[in-house]
Amino acid sequence: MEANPEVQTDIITLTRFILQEQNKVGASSAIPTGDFTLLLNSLQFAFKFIAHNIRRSTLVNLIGLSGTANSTGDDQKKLDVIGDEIFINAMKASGKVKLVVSEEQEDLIVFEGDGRYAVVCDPIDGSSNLDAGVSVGTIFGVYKLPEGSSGSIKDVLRPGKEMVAAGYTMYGASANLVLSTGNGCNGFTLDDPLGEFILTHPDLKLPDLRSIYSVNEGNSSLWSDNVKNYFKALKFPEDGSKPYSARYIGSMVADVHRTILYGGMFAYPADSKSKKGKLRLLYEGFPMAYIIEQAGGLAINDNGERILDLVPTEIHERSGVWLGSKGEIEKAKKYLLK
Ligand code: AHM
Ligand code: MG
Repeated sequence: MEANPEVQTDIITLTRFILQEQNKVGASSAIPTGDFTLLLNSLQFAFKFIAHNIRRSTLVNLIGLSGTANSTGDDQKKLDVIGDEIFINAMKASGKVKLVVSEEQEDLIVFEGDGRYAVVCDPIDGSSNLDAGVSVGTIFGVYKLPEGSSGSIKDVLRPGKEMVAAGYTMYGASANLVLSTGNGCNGFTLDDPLGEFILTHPDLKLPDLRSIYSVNEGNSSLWSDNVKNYFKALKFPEDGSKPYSARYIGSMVADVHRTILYGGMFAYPADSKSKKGKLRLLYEGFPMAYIIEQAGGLAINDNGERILDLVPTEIHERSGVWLGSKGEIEKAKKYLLK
């Protein structure tokens, strides 16, 4: 059939994409169950529902603090609480998830039933930006439960490289989902009236080099000398080349999204006040490292170790994070290891 010149009539929705991926996995695995497909379907419902609430938050008084704090003492916004509830309810309703770890919950949540997946998430990352209408996002990672496990903390205290899927949805001018199931990285945009995520950025790849850095430079007096020297070298290049551009939104999802599309590097290093860094390894560092590597980039900690090889010792563990274009992170690593 000839393509219609005015309206693209053969679009790839997330559901169609997931089914295609499922068939690929199915070809190589003994019994394709479709469980993973159903889980991803529940995830996309959570993203749409969260996007809907963020969009109307100013009109229906969902901005501002909820008056509560999460397990690690951060003040919660009303939308942090709503996003968390939406996410947990969607995972429970899928029937395919046994465990959920959320930034907003002190302990892991174990569901009844025989779900075979564990999902880790930050339901609304960057929520300090919400009231200003700046982009925020949901970050998530998925582990498959090992054979014989009935669901315990051990199922998520595993290296990030064992995740079977990871990604984020950025709630900005549109809702953008970036997803990897371990076979490259793809970007989808929510078509609001249609209610579908459409494949708009197939096979995303970061440029290997780009002179953009993204870091909260307000912390620079607290950094180690190695970190200070690295950023100084970007701003005052000794070879007389053009200095790097600074871009920092303060929402990890938005800063990482720009880094994937334009290249460059993003970091949140440990410092003398936050000795282990700010970002959480399990549900922020791992999913972003997974996506970045699948898009051809690198992700390391303050010691230059590959983030996806690290093993968390507790669910809310923090880590320094350096990620982005391969060449830029290799350069950062040289300074970190001096
Ligand atoms: P949150 O999970 O409480 O929203 O905190 C994580 C956010 C990241 O999105 C962002 O990279 C970082 O905190 C910004 O921190 P800062 O305001 O210190 O620059
Ligand atoms: Mg967060």
